[in-house]
Amino acid sequence: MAVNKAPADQAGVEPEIFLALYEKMLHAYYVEEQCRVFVRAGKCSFYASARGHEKVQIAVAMLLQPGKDWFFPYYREKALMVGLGMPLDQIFQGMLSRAGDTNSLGRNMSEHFSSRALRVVSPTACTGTEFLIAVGMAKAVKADGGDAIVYVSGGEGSTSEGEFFEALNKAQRDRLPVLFVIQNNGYAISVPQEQQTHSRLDEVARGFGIRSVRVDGTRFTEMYNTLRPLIAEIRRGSGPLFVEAMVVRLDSHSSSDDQTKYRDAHDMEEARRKDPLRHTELRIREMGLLSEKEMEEWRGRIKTEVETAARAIDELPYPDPATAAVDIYSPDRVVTEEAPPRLLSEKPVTMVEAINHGLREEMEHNPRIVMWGEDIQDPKGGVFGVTRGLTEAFPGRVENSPLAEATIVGLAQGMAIGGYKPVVEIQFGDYSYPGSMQMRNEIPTLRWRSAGTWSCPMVVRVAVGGYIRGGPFHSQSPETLYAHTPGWYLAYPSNASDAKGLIKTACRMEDPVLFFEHKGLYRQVYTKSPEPGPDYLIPFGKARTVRPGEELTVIAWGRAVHMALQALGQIASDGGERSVEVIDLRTIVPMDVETVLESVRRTGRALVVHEAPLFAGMGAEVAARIADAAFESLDAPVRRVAALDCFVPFAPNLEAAILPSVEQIGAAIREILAY
Ligand SMILES: Cc1ncc(C[n+]2csc(CCOP(=O)(O)OP(=O)(O)O)c2C)c(N)n1
Ligand SMILES: [Mg+2]
Repeated sequence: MAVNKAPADQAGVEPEIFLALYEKMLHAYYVEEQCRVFVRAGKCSFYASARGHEKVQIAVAMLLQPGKDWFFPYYREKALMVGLGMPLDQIFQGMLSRAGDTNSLGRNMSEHFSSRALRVVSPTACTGTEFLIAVGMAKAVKADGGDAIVYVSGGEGSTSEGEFFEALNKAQRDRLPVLFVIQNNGYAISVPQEQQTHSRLDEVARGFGIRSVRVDGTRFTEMYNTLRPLIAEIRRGSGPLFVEAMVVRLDSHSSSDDQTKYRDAHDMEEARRKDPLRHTELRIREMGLLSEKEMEEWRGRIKTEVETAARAIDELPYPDPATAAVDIYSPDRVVTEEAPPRLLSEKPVTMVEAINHGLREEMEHNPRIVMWGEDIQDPKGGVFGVTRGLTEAFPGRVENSPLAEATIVGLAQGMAIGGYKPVVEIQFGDYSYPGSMQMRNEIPTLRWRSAGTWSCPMVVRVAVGGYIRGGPFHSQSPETLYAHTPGWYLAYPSNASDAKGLIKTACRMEDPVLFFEHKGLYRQVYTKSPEPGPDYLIPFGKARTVRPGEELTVIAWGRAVHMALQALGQIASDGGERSVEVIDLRTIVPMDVETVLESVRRTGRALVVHEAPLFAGMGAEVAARIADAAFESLDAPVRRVAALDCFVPFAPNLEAAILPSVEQIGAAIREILAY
């Protein structure tokens, strides 16, 4: 690279840095130009130009340390990737979704870059979800005592999302090394910023107590000189930094948008006046760093380099369709065999004790298990007391979270990516929904969308279930919602021994696990069992035959298992002992269909019982599997007993009217047996 011997500009930026910036900006420019060609040719269906944002993206890349610092980008950051040194073929593979694509093997959208070498964590298209995950990663960095910085970015529109505020709150609360960079181009698709908010973003951040600056992201020297010492401070442990970079969006929002429909000519002319690339060329001319001829040579050289890389990738086929559903789960199930429990003693323990002891043993076994949730810290130890004593036993590893479920699960994802094993608590399943974006779109898609590059093994313990007079918002059974989301494992124990064996396995698995704890079972005498020892691990996907039988198979999980047993007890005491098999699924995902089918093929009759509403409940799935694979063995229709399609009311008689009863189960059993 020819570097003319010119002095540093007045503000003290070395010519080498200016030329490095120019080199990167030209690469970013020709990548954008090439992508436009691909869009016009119908080869790329999602394209979000970073033109107008490139200077801040490259400046930040120059100030951070690729390979050491962590990056949680959003979908408009091709120039960041160029700045970090992502090879051109990786960029084009991502843009064209071609075979060998290291970003996602064609699963994630174009513009969503991922690289383990560069510590760029695969993003989703969801606006604002990235902030909490980055904060979780910063928690891991800080816990490890490292001095890496976690970069996270978004557009100004995404700062209207609640998770943005949660992230600022937690980053500052824990003084975490997060660099927030909001690229304010004035528009969220067509919506101008004044329709989003009355506030200035840098002031919002300041309101949380965060060090906050607003910079002109289209001009280099001032931005670079302002950010350099501040970024160095984050590295020294000063806590988060918030940067609002004022940029321009020179192109339409994306390839599906036409900004001429909502921006007037004057507005677009103003944006073009701030074109960062044109301005850098002016400065290079002014500073005499390159001659006109040299600049022409640079453009030609880089254009050829970019086009050659693009052409080579364009010749590749799409990924093999046989790979489309790979990487939903780790191929390593970790625990596959169940040995009979070696009991600690014959003294029975409750489910809450069993879970508590299981967690305690796993924390001893794995020092990277960390916990948080609402009220879980001692002395309270959780509203149900499940984590009681763990704070004192494991100092610094169990803490109260903010009252914010997206924070609870979003941080867990980030810290899990950072190599920790968060085992977090959602106080009531009814309140898991603020975490829905994380639980539906982020956590379970990570391994798959990054083609196995990233994963977030973590456990979310969720208190669920009714019959506790808790009303509509403390009684829900949301297993169906989560079972319909590939990427999660879902356990739902019905007794102390299973609860211990399953929570211990959950803590060792390589994937995200939802662990449902029926709060009505925590301290019930009928869920007590002698406590298995520390080596008791139950593999997921292995149902338990609670009692054997030959005339009918009842399939249940959670509290419904006990209701079925009670119903059979009543039938027996009415003088009609029947040979009914009861199967406790124990894990909803994976579902042990084999055990169910083997049983139904013997008994010829099946009843599914669950506490969640009937319509589209898990019972429908079990019944469909039986109808599909055991139809010829059936002697009666497959029946279901479940809640009415209603929320759980508060008054005791109304609650009883909605949730399934032992009597209903008994009646269904009698009816099927008589069919
Ligand atoms: C949760 C969510 N809601 C809506 C969208 C659709 N969407 C994609 S980008 C966008 C505007 C984002 O604007 P901004 O954050 O300012 O970023 P910019 O595109 O301007 O860089 C919207 C509404 C989305 N991707 N995610
Ligand atoms: Mg915007």
